[in-house]
Amino acid sequence: MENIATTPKDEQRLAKFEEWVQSGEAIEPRDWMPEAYRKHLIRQISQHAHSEVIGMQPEGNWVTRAPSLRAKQILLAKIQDEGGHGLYLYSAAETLGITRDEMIEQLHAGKAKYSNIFNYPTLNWADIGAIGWLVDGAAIVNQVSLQRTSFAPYSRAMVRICKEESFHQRQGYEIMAKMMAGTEAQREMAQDAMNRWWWPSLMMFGPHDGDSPHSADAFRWKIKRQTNDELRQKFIDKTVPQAELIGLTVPDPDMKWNEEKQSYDHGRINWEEFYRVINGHGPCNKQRMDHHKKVHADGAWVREAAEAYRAKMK
Ligand code: BYC
Repeated sequence: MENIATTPKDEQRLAKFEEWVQSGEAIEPRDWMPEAYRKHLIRQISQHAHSEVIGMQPEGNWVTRAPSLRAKQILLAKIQDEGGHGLYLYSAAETLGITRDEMIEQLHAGKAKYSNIFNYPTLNWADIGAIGWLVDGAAIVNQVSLQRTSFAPYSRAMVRICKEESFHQRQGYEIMAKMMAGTEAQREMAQDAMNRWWWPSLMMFGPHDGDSPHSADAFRWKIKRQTNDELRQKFIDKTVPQAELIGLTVPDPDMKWNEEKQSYDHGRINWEEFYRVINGHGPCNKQRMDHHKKVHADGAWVREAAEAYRAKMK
């Protein structure tokens, strides 16, 4: 961790800050905070916001091909929700003294990351089910834990987001359950989607605890309340029985119930693939980023018009 206290006054403030955080109190934007805590949060919250917004793309791919009006309405509402989540999170990050423009610039320059999971293609309708069920399901496990994060605006955003995510998870599971109760071809599509999304979903929780460079600070400052591995295990234990209930096979030959631990053991995660994807070389990274840049440029006139309106109303 970088040395954050430089003057006696800083040291005093830092001690007070640490005491406050340890006692379980929340930090508000106007409270004094060490620079490293501020930077840590900007990194994590902005990446979280980018994930929500980039995550609209793989789902957007299916709006015009949704199999019914009902399915289309639900999908549109879900995608809009994700955009809204991005906005809460960008606003939470802005309270730390960074502008949305700066965050977008960092994303476009490849300096800010977004979730690994959105760099995979959505090839068939079951992928929309798998995203809702597995991806939103993984996100909820992570985000329920983040509801108790020490930075209050992030925590408040999480409370609101979790309410919507549980609806997303259920609609995804409904798609999968319906397809598994359908024709042979539909069952094959659902299993194929499960095979492709399972492992990247496990990667969403980040590297194993011993390989997670940010975890020590995150725990010290109560930004994270549970480790990457603890949350991943929680997701697995919750999801495997759901898969079995509708007849899906988890694509992990080493997955087995561990009676002693009362949880599932799982096979090795392909971390080489994870690092390749988060460093820009997944199947859809270029496509996702090109699309974001184009849409951002196309929308410049909206931002300019809003700015002109604001100036006129002053
Ligand atoms: N993907 O030290 P670590 C949604 C990076 S969207 C990419 O463990 P940390 C939805 C990490 O950033 C909601 N990168 O980091 C939307 C770091 O690199 P940098 C998505 C990852 O921060 C639309 C390095 O690996 N949820 O629900 O302590 C449709 C070392 O990691 C990932 C969030 O964004 C990853 N999966 O812990 C449907 C959750 N994992 O920054 C659904 C918010 C790790 O040094 N974020 N890296 O370059 C978090 O909770 C934490 O940041 C993480 C990682 C658990 C992801």
